[in-house]
Amino acid sequence: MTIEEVRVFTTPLPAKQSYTMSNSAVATPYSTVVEILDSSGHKGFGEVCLASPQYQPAHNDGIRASLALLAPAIIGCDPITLNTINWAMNEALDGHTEGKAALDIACWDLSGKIFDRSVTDLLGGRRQENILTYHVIGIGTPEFAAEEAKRLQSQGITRIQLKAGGRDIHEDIACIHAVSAALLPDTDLAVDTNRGWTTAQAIQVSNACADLNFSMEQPCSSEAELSQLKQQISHPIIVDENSTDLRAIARMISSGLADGFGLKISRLGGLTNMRAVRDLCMATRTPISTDDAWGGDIIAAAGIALGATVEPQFSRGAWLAHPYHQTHYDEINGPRIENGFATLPQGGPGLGLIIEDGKFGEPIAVYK
Ligand code: 0XW
Ligand code: MG
Repeated sequence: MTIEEVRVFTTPLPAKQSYTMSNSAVATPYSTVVEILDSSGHKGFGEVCLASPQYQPAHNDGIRASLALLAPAIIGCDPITLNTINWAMNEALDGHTEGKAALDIACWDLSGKIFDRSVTDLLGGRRQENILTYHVIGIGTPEFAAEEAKRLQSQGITRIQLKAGGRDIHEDIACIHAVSAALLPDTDLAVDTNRGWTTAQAIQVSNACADLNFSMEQPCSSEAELSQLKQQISHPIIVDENSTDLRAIARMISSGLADGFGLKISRLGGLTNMRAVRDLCMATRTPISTDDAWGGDIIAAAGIALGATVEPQFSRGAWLAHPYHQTHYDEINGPRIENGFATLPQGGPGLGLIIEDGKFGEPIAVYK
């Protein structure tokens, strides 16, 4: 079995409601979808879509450019040899984990179709029947944030991520107090500034909210700032943007810096690398989320396929962009959230999606 052709498509996923972070707002990201065809007639889909040019040091058009080097490198490879696929991509191009992630996901989907098994099975098997999800409250007033917290909890959601940063620190503190007052006893709160505070600001917030129970997700920009901060606050620290690779993650676990991670498939370069990080985090009893910055049914299915394999006690949930853009590639099987949980798509093997031919129009590039 060898990879014969890689087709690249692009499709818009505009936000249907305001979605704001400390450093950016999501407008109309263009997702990159890849379709890989093998010599046995099977095909697999992969996808990556960045939320905004400011969220991470990569760009949606850059992903498409990287595929011109990455896709030819895997033509002729056996799609089920995922480590070999990743070696081939790393030899062809340093960095550019986002394009690698799209191709890697497509090879997992393809492998599932070849073996007639789900990607979750191939990733080691299910530990969660229904996959816990978490939900974002964007930057806004304390009243808005508290109303959103109530609305989300009324839908059965028990994991909330409140965005903060990029404005007067007192507004952030007021929002944290307002949301905390609206929380039900079983709801978990993470305050995510997407690198938006200085260490001094993070300490100020932690002191002003000393009696409130929440974790700080990526409060400052760098690992050095986070480790400085860790010694001065008691709120747990979740690392998102700095969790770039297995080595960095191992270092932050062993130094005691990280109390958990917000993992992104695109940043880590795909499910193969995510699997290694998952195993490390489970072995060290470190909670993780499995998600991405934005994207449609394919990346969502990949995130929950891995999410289903996470030990429930170490799951911070998966995040799906669907509630914010409301677009499905597969209207029937596209992942949906009910009562705060997502279910795995049931459309067949691989990622479980059925994507019709021509769904994304003509390919913008074909490699064979
Ligand atoms: C909530 N997310 C997974 C989606 C946004 O695009 C960013 C991200 C985060 O945790 O920072
Ligand atoms: Mg985050």
